[in-house]
Amino acid sequence: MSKGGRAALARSRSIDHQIDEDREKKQKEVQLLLLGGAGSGKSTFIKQLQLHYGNGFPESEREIFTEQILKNVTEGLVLILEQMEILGIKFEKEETEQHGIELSGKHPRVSMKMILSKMAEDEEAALKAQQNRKNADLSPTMAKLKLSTPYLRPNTEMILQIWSDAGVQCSYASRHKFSPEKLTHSEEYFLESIDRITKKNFVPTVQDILYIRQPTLGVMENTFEIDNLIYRVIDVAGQKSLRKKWIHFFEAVTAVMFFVPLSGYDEVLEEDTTMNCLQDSLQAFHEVSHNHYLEKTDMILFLNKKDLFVQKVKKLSIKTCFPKYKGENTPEACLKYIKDQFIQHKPGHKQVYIHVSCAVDVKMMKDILSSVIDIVVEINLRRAGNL
Ligand SMILES: Nc1nc2c(ncn2[C@@H]2O[C@H](COP(=O)(O)OP(=O)(O)O)[C@@H](O)[C@H]2O)c(=O)[nH]1
Ligand SMILES: [Mg+2]
Repeated sequence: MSKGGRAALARSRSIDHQIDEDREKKQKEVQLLLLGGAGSGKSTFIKQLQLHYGNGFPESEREIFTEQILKNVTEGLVLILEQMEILGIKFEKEETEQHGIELSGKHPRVSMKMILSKMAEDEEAALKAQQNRKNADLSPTMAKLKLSTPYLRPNTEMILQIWSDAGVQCSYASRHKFSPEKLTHSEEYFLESIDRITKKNFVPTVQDILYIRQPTLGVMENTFEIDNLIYRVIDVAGQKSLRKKWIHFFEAVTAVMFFVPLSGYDEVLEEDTTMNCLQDSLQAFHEVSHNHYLEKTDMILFLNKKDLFVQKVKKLSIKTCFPKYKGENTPEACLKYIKDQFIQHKPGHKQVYIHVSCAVDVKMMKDILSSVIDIVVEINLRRAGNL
């Protein structure tokens, strides 16, 4: 063979080798893109991955979640009290009304709003301290926020009394009418635990961590290694204004996981109060599943917040969202109808795997994650075969 021929052969071998390496790398790494409206359960899903396939949440690392829990509960209480006034709901007892007035901000020592602004000040100071230290020695204890426990602890008795007042409960039950801010079920969970979470040595439990509400604003990427396969899980913010960014992630993705808050059938979006949450989910699902970049990409649909949905359906028909619904008001019948709505909104040829989930339920999610992983492995093998 001539010198030139040998060089061409070597070049071709090197290209083949590169292709093999790329293929191998692709086979060993999957990209999962989590989509869905704000509050649909994407971040909670990642926490479940962390719990079952990451390093879990060792007790020594759980303290960093405390401040967010205290913030959730304080914001929740402020909102409930504010909305009581707006909606004209009266306190059941005079004594609680007094506590309500104090906590609503008219009393400087115990004002919840002052506590919130203190929390914000502390957060800013901690961030500044972190920036000033540049990257040196950012050990979790040094970088952690100052806890607001001392502000809240003296008020726990009052908060408990307020929370048990029938008027406050009535206000909480009307939370779907709160506008524009929303309350989730998590505030109820934390308010009921106020005594425990404001104790000096409180360490959040895994369940507490799963219930935290902390909106994701940027793009979060988490990596997990499961059975020799690297899972790159990308969580993109779900607010309407940020959805334009979703498309940037479409090309390289192995599977899209789309989250739907089932219990949102009587709720409106925080960012657009004219839009029903579940209708918005259907519309976004339609757009994503028809996007030409995702033509050959399988989707896994999570009909999430099943627990809240089952409770709600007993009291309120899904007709609020689907006026044409004529079926029974049982969770099973309503769920089937909603599932069918989503199936009708996907292109006929598209493979969509469906899971009905409760992302805060550790046991249920263990089984669901295991079957999701089986599906992803199967998708990955199929895609590798087509490379
Ligand atoms: N009860 C209940 N709460 C849930 C469920 N999934 C998520 N949440 C809560 O809903 C809130 C929003 O969830 P998150 O995962 O942050 O939504 P994201 O905006 O899509 O990332 C958090 O407080 C979660 O604890 C669920 O299935 N049931
Ligand atoms: Mg999130």
